[in-house]
Amino acid sequence: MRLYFLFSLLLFALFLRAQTPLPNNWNIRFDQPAADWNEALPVGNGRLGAMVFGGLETERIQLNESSVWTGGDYDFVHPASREVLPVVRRMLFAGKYEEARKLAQKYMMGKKAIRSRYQTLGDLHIDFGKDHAAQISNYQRLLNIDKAVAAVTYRSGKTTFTREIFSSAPDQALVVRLEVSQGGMLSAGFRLSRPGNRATIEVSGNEITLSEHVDNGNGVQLVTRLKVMQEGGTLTTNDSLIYVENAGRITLLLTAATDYRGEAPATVSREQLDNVARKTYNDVKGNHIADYWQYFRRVNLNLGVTDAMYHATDYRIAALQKGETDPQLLALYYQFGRYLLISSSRPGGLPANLQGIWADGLNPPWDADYHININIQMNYWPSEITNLSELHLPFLHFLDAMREDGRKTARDMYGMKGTVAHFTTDAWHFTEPYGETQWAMWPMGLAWGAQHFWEHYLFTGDSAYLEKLAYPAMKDAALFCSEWLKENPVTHKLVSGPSISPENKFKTAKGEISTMVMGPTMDHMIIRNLLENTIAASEVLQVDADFRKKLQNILTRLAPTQVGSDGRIMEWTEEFEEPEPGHRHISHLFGLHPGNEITREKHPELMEAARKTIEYRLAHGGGHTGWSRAWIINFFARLHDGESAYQNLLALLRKSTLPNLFDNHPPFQIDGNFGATAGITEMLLQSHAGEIELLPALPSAWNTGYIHGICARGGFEIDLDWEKGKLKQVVVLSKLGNPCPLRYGDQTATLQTIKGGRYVLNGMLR
Ligand code: FUC
Repeated sequence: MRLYFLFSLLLFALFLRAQTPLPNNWNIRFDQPAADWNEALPVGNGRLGAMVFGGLETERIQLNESSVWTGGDYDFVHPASREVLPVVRRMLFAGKYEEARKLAQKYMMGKKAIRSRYQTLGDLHIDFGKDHAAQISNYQRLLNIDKAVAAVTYRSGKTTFTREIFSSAPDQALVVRLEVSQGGMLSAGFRLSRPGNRATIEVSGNEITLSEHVDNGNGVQLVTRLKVMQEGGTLTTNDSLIYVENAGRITLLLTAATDYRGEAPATVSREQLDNVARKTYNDVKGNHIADYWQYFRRVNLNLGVTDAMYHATDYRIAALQKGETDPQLLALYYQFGRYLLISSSRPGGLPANLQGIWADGLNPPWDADYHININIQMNYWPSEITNLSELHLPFLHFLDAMREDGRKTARDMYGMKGTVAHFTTDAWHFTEPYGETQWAMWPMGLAWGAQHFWEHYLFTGDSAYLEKLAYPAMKDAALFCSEWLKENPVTHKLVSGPSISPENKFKTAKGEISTMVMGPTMDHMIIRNLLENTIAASEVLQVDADFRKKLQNILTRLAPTQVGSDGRIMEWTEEFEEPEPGHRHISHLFGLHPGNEITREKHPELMEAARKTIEYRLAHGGGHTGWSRAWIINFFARLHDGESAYQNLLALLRKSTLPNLFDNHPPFQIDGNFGATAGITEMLLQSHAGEIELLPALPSAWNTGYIHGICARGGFEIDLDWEKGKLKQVVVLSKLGNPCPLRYGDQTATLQTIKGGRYVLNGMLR
């Protein structure tokens, strides 16, 4: 059908994008101090993070630095693995699942003797004294995610007390300012501590230094420095604290560094502290906000506002749980996902881990590591589509850094070329499997990761990046897969194995519960995606014609996605009984999202099978972890089912969201925040199927609204406005000058663009 909305096409001058005013409320707000960590408010500059509790007697600011890791770099491939591999494969082909699993458990799982963990940096305590908490009124604690500043305010008598806390990327420092209104006085003690009480604390002048070689020497060395600068009043110290009496204003500067990258943390933290201390507070704050805005203000979302937005956030979540509508809370939640990525993932740094950068204590859940069988990939789903492409880079460089260890693992564990990683890794980039085969015997970590390399290229069109970083990594992963696939002796199709469908179990005809097979569906979907992308990249770069042919040949022989007798996508090659039919992973829908195998154009028959697959999982209690629910939002968006996507978004907020809007696994795990932000974007714009689809899954609840500044493959930035459920205006900024294939419902048209051109389409939209 012709596209009607092209008749009033206007071409504007380059980069004339007006800044839309923010009609929303971007505060996460509480009327009381945090009762626990899940109520504290996160700030971060990608590396240095803090959780603000807002206490009255004592303010606790829990600190993190992204490289505070125990453990180290070492290899632990099981030496017998290569030898047992063919035996395990034969057993699996013969249906001896448990026998094979036991053998792999014993001879293929490495012994990871040294535990590696991400840990807290420690705590900054500000002691105001017992009396301070009495007679307080008008208390408010908030995080403004438009400015990335947390604040606490309250009154005591006639005096207003204010605290501001932010983590500056340009100055690599955490900044806290304490102020009182005219005529008031501030008295407080300042301390640093780290759990375990092994840190060395030194006080000198107006500075406190905390140093520790973490985990008794089995990890990084860290140094944290705090500088206390008061205006007025007096400063006294003892061995471990600084006390300020009767000041008008106090500014705290905190820096921290580790030797993770071989630098001397004492020197680095010193330089950072001296640098920021030379500047005025207003300059540091102004630079922080300007730096933050270059990312945050690229996107604006309005789903409608109601009076609910004037309530505290915990109240709003409780009201939503009772069934009230609060579209602005969903917009806040969306932007909070972007806030968290900007605050936990900056170029040159480590990628966001299972908790971003925010983790309390010495022993966080799952070691707050880098699980690569869904979780860290999900962290980066919003990066390109929500206009934070540069923030994808930490993950891409991290994957690249894993390749070397992955090549050793491929060689020593399987006797194969290329690079491989299993279900999880850490700051030291290990790639070997360890622990239970149920989650560990899955060699697709880097193959999935490679999708991110290609996606970054599709959004940026950066061919130098493709040549230098992306293609070599994709090729390395594809090379491993080309060696890894094995012909099934009965079907003669190529299958992946021994492997699992992350982290699910099945029941065999003999009644055994087992995990490993030759040919879990997800592996083939990942490999198909990887091979197709690698072929496309090699064509763009005009390299490796022979290797390309080899991959093309493999694609023709790779086991296809199958639909079972009940109409669902099959998770394994056999129709096993499922002991946990509501399992949190829905791995066999990788082809629907984040892949692009299951689309209306390519495989309409699989769209219906995918829907049945999700519905079956949900009918059996699926979606019970936050990240699983977030994935389901993306699935329904890809199925063009806005109502179901919306219901699952509500379920995420109602059942799997903590008071501070952190995603709840339980416990806190950040992937669901990122997954949901990606999911909301997918409801409004999709570009994975060769065209740019506008409002593909708009729910009726979002009757009128807009989203500005989101991105599509091919190098486009898009503003969408809709009214009464119908598209009203589209603005396309073409960053690369590619043709722009648009779809709205069944209308399609391709816009010819020039690089830097901005196109406003506001004609008859139906
Ligand atoms: C995966 C999931 C778990 C958890 C862990 C960190 O293995 O199966 O639910 O999210 O990662």
